[in-house]
Amino acid sequence: MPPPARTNHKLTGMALYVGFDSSTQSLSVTIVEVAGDLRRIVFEHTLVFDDELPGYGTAHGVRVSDDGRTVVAPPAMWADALDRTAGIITDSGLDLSQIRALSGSAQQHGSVYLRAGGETALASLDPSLPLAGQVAPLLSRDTSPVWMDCSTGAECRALAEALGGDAALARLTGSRAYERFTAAQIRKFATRDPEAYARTARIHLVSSFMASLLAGRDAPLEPGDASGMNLMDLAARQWSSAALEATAPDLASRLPPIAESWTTVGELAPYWRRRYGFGPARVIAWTGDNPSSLIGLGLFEPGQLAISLGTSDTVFGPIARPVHDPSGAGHVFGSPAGGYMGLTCFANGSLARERVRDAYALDWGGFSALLERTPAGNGGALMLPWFVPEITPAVAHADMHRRALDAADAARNVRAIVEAQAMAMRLHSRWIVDRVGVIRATGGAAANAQILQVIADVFAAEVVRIASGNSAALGAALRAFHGDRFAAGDPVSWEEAVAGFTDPTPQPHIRPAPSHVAAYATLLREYEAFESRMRSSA
Ligand code: ADP
Ligand code: XUL
Repeated sequence: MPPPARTNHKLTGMALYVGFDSSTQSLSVTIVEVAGDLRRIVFEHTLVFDDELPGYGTAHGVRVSDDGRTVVAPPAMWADALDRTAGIITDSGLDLSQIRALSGSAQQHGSVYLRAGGETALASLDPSLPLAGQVAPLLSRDTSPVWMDCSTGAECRALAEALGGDAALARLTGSRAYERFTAAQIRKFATRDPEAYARTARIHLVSSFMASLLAGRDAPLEPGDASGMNLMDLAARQWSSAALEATAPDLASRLPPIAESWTTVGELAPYWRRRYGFGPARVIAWTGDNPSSLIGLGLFEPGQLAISLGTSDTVFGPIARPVHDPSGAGHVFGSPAGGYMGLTCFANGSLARERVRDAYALDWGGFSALLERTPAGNGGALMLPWFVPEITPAVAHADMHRRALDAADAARNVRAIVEAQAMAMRLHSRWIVDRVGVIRATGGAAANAQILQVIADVFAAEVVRIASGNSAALGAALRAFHGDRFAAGDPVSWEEAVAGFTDPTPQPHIRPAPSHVAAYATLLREYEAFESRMRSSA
């Protein structure tokens, strides 16, 4: 889990910057202090939705339909979490008047639907009442489809056909048609519930919705998160009218504008100032969690690579040009720092690991001990860990397979899932960077050194971590700093903005073991063949 809240009370009275991360399972906040060369994290806190807000009836932050394909979450829960976290910041002992700017990141692709009049209502929320009850009536749809949804296959086919095929759509928007991407989700909503679509005046991503709550006005989208919609012309960093028309009627008027990621949305709204005593700090545009982690990990040079082990597993890094994955499985997003990033996403990440852990009644300590006890290469045993439909490679139905692996053997199953995930990451990230010397790891499971060792061995690369447990929230705080300085007419470069925060921690050293690297050179080819055989037989 992310580190517990901690406050350093010996502050020097300089600028504070706040970064939120509204992820699948939790809302985190990281606050940094910047005083010249003195840079430090002064507060971190994570609110887990299922534990702290059980009234919304989520499991792992979402609600899943019986067939497992429709996955939604209530936006009022995210608003509630933001409200409670503001209260927690107030109680932290920090001097709120030192906060210069706030920004955030959010799980990508999810969409929030607001009725007409939402913007005016957001500007005049009653500070004596909780936020969630005031936000719920503004929604034209009380749940949001989120990135885990895979119910829109028909809509994807229609979009691809209307826009000249998947390859053409990938050249235009950075990705072929994806079920979780917002265009397919909007199309499904507009065709299946046209009345509710007609009542919808504004469609936000989770990121721009949360920024709108803070600023009390309609926030723009920025290119990092907007490129996860199949709606943005990647080269122009603006909406593609062809993609909008293929998606739903009158969509252009329902979408916020796209602006650079360092745009000031406005001042913190009166709600937050009166209810909690915050000052008139700047709200900087929010982005997606993966683009935010790119900043929080300090990755600006093509050739660098990060692995995020969160609810989803993702592999990403800056890329010089919008080159596409020849297999069609990856995404090109805009980087919040300008330019592009490549990303490959796996739906069977932490929750799949938890499934194997729970199947053998283990805790993470027991899981890691078994991982350590089993040999690299697992004696040739293989697993395809598709416990839910997989994004990469595209697997439409849950379809878990074992090869030369006894289901009763806890230790080998633990090793098999971790090796499978690491090998899939390696195979499907070659288009971003073929060989890499150092990988930056982040996300909840990056706390697990045994999992990181398998990744190091499979990639034949060193794996490092940064001091912060949450690179997305840290990236948001650093983007708040960067955006604030830009707005104040005293801009800093991205490298300067992240300096002192993104250096790898010296311990632990997770280096590839030569004998393990050799074992995976063989197993990787076998895994690739197994993966392709089972996909074609599905
Ligand atoms: P998200 O940001 O997607 O909500 P996080 O990055 O916070 O998710 O990661 C949460 C996940 O981290 C949990 O679902 C859990 O499976 C995993 N996790 C936490 N601690 C460990 C650990 N020691 N070993 C492996 N996985 C862990
Ligand atoms: C990325 C993706 C996930 C979400 C989860 O394309 O779908 O990583 O951003 O937070």
